Amino acid sequence: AVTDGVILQVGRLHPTAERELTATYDALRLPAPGDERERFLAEHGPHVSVAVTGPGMDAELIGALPKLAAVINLGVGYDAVDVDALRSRGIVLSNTPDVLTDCVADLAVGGLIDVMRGLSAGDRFVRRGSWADGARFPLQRRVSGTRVGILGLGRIGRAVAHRLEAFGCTVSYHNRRRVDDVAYAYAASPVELAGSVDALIVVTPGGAGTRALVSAGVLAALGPDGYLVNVARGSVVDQDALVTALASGALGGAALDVFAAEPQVPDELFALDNVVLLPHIGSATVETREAMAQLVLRNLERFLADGTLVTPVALQ
Ligand code: 8YV
Repeated sequence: AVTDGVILQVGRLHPTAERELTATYDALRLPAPGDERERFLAEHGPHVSVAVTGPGMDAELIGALPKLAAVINLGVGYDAVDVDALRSRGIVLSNTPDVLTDCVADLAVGGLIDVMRGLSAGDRFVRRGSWADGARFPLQRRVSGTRVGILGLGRIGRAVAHRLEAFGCTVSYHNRRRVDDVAYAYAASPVELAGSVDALIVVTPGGAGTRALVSAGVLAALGPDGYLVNVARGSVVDQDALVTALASGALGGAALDVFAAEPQVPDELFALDNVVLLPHIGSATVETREAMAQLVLRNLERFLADGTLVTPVALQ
């Protein structure tokens, strides 16, 4: 084996991954923060060579593992892992791309249809007896044929765009770099994109590079008839500005699967019928989560065998 040493499980993982980590690799589980964790790290920290995580690892924890050589992340997004701390020590990182692309894209389109056509709001209307009482449900907005902007045209963004083409939508996008092999119109900035579409779908990575990319100005450009869908990370949107825009009617509506400080959702949003609130379930299907767990295990197996990863993250 390239590395010997302890395999550490950091936070809860998919049951398949947890079972296999214990059964095949005798992995140890990091205790929750507190005295027990301190004692655990003092005893086992020096021997840990690989960490497998879903919730992430901060610089302090990485610093407590002097022999750490690899971090295997369950999830395509790795913004909760302190990559600066990894980079400076040459620790390698893997994530779980591709296997979740379809499910996240499905949820993005589902969120768009929900917020524009009032699926969740209509369900609430029926359940509380308003329909039976003779009340009228407000007219909604058409989805087919609308103009949709994709913020972040990576794997998931392309899968969203592909689905929207079937709805006859006009897709445009903004991305760090213009993408050569697509025919969608490119907008030079998020504000320019938001100003030219009926709905904006956020599918960028999280982290420092995209913090509050969807600013108050972007929300204003989207406007009172505009809709926002976020299946990326809460940090990509200025959440205070979003709450203000939704509460004041300056933004038409939003479908949100991610939030700034999960699982906390701003109270102000609970009363708004034009907001769809989801508990971070983009990848959360039986099929996709199993595939993510298998990819985590394949990364671990490969790293222990030859020091390489199946789906490495380029940490430049
Ligand atoms: C979570 C996700 O990571 O892949 C991502 O980036 O946001 C999700 O799949 C999932 O909760 C696993 O921890």
